[in-house]
Amino acid sequence: MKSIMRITHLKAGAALIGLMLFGPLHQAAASAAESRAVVVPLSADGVQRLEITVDSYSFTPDRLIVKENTPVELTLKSVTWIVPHNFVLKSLEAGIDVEQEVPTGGTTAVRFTPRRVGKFKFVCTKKLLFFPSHEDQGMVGILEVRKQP
Ligand SMILES: [Cu+2]
Repeated sequence: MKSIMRITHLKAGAALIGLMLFGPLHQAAASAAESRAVVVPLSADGVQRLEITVDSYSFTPDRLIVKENTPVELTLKSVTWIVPHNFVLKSLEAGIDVEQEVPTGGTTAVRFTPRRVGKFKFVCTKKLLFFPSHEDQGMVGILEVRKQP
């Protein structure tokens, strides 16, 4: 009976330590995702431009911040040799309809003008046979459209 008490005690202690460790770690992960967000710089000609590195299986950066009603031009640079990818960003409400192949080792650009404030997901929609989709493997990002100041 005494030993059972001790085990219960140990378990409670471990849970407490877990809580103490997990809390701050969880916050750190969330703020790391926030700090990854990149404000797409505005060029002198009024276009917001940025280069995105397309790899297997990631977009870098994967969190973009742009202003509404201002053209955006993203240059998609593939650094892969075998696996083709694409860049798909569709939102009827925001007036964005982009579906662009990104050939292996190639560079291509997409251009659109977001008409609505919000967060919009972009993905690679490729999927090979029974393997997990590229999106499931990490090829996903967020375009955050903010109001004009
Ligand atoms: Cu892909």
